[in-house]
Amino acid sequence: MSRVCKMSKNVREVFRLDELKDDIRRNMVALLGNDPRSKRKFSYYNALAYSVRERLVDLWMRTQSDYYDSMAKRVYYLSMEFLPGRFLMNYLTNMGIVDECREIVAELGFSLEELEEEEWDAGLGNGGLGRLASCYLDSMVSQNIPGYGYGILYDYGIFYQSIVNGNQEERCDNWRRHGCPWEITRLDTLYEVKFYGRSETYYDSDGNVRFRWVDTENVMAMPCDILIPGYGCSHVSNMRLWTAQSSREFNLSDFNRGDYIGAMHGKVMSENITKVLYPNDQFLQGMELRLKQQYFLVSATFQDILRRYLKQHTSLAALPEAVAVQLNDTHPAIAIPELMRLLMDVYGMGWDVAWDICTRTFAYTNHTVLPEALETWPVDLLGRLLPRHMQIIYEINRRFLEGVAATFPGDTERLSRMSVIQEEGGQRVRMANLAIVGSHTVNGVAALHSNILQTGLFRDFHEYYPRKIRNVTNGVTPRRWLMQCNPALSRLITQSIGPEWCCNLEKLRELVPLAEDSAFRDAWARAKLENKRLLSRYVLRKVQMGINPNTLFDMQFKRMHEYKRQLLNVMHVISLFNRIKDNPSADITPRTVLFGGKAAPGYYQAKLIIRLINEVARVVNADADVAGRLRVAFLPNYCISQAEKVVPAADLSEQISTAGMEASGTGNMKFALNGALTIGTLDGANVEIMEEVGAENIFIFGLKAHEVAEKRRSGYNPREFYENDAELRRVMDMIGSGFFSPDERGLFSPVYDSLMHHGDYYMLMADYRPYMEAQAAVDALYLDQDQWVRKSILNAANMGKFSSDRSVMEYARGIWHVEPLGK
Ligand code: RUG
Repeated sequence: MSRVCKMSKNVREVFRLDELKDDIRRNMVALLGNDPRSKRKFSYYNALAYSVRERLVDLWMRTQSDYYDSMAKRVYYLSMEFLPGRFLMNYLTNMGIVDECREIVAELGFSLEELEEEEWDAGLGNGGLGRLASCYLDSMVSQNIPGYGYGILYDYGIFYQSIVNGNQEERCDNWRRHGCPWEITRLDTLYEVKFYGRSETYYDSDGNVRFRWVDTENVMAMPCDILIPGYGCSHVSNMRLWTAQSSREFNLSDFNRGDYIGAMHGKVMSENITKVLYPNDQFLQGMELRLKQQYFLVSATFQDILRRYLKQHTSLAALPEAVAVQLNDTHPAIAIPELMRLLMDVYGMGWDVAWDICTRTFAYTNHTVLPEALETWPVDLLGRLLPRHMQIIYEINRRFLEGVAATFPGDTERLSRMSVIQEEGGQRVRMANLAIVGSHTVNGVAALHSNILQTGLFRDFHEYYPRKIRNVTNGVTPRRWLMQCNPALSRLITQSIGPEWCCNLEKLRELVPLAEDSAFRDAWARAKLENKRLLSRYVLRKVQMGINPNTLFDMQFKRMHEYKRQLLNVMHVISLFNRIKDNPSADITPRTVLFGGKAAPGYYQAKLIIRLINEVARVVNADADVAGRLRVAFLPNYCISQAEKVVPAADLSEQISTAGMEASGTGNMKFALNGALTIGTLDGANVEIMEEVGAENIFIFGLKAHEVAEKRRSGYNPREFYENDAELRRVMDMIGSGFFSPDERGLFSPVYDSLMHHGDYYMLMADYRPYMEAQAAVDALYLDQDQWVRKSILNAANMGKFSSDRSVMEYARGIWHVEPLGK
């Protein structure tokens, strides 16, 4: 913390702020070729971005030589997804120069906020998993932990969602169309990545049998760095994202035969590897291109890791002492056979030594128990694309199963459950099993989730390796998710308890006594209202709809998925609508219910629920009886920059997944940190949020995880709830009969059927009444603003645990075995 304060004192000097205005003008001309007298916001945004970035390069180089000189152990966070959002404000926040920059930009005739709006989000991820990776990079570098993110620079990130006639439509997210000033492309560094071919045996000079991978098709990987400044900027790290380039020899034979177009086709195909992010959240789409992307990331990254390592070491034996690799889900798990291949085939090690190095290098984070998200690859696909890796996987499995068989003699069922190769339904490689076997530590992302891993999904593994599976509860960075996105509240907090909270979130607890101070409560409420006003203006711009900031803002923003149960929220909205219609003079707490989230393009049911939300909104918002008391909107294209507007304005945060299904959630943390009260099930990190904020300050309802499991075992009958609850019956009948789709009566039958005829897998019917009761408690409390604001303060005040600084330190000490530099 002292470093941060020191930096902000002489920030003008460190960042040459006196020269910033001139630099912006200079970059307008020299880099962008624009006339500085022009008033184009986009050009000024770019000129500002370059001028900010160049101030960090020096610090970045210093950080790298610090790491080098101290021979620090480095952490490599391998992830197919990062979701950084916009960079400008994040850089300025972490550099501590937001206010100074605002003044300078004003002198140039702009507001900082309007220039910020010129930046396109870097949407290189689907949701929570990618955003977590970005929070962890911020926390690593802010705490001086030598770490890098490694990923893919997709040309097209997560699709742009628009809503047309109530339906989701996807447009491609050509986010780099106008360039990206944050990228530093390393044109002079290229690694070769191999695919296909075959594995060949040969004898080395000592007469040992060795393997080599030959007749491959090669693609080149070029790195592009994006700087990640730590808070206070004592360190600046980077994420290194790979782009595919065709190899120069590609299809040389076609060129020679004069088949220019054929050769160019090959070039284009090879560059396709990094074209597009797969838009599925928690759903495996077993496409060859996806596996190619995974191996492309892994192969390029390991060449880079080993190159850096070998600059300072002569033998690979000490790799695990110098390098920790965290696998963000199984997506990069092909790294395990890749490192084995490199150690054995390229560096000549024997199996046992190589395996020991490997298993001391890797750790794996599991983010889901949903069966449809667990990756398995057909053996013939993997064997064709990566023949040598397939051989190594077989050998890993053979040796592993030998060990299991020795510990559990005669238990063949266990062997087949634990095998890395799934036999039934065609041979497939189970990537989670491979990741567990090849890692020294496996972690879940919230206490409940990790417990479910130990006792459910990975139970066999937990019995075999009783110390391998553990928990690290997720966290979010307080820099972006409070300081940057919520200046009004941050200012108030800093005025009241000082600035340390942003590097030590536990400090927020000092707000607890202030919850009893009515002047502080008023100031807190004013900050919330200011944020609600800002959001109202945004909603007006975005969907041409006025919303009233004096109503309860009830928010559900997350990926659209049946297990997240946006449908249950809609059912509550319909019930409120019916109550108002039945009794137009009823005393109702006025609410604005806002939704946002993308559905995977092929996920029919999730898209239908988006349509239902929009149709319900149409009916509700047009009804004169309801006016002023209930309003519903779906905000299109939920993304990080939208989250930064939505989160600070929420009164109520909907975290209502079927218990046992949301691994952790991180939106739940962001909303509560910004003073929203949570209505939620005992799922994922909600359980720990309740422990921290107190059961009296959160609205918990519904089945618990073990009850869901028990009901599934013993037989669950959703019809029973329909028959015994008239209000629920009416809601279901309205959905099923076409009340919300008068021109297409059967439109929502699949929604109705999924609950009534197809078993209601996510148990909405069972949780409907408890949810309605919890919502009634919300309504009652909101009428007592003094109590509501008190609880809002207590929520934020008790969120210290959910800083990603804490999560990262748990990884550092307990898994990576690295210490912050300079301590
Ligand atoms: O669904 C999970 C969230 O519960 C979790 O908070 C987040 C970060 O750990 O990861 C999400 N997730 C899981 N995203 N993709 C997966 C499966 O690949």
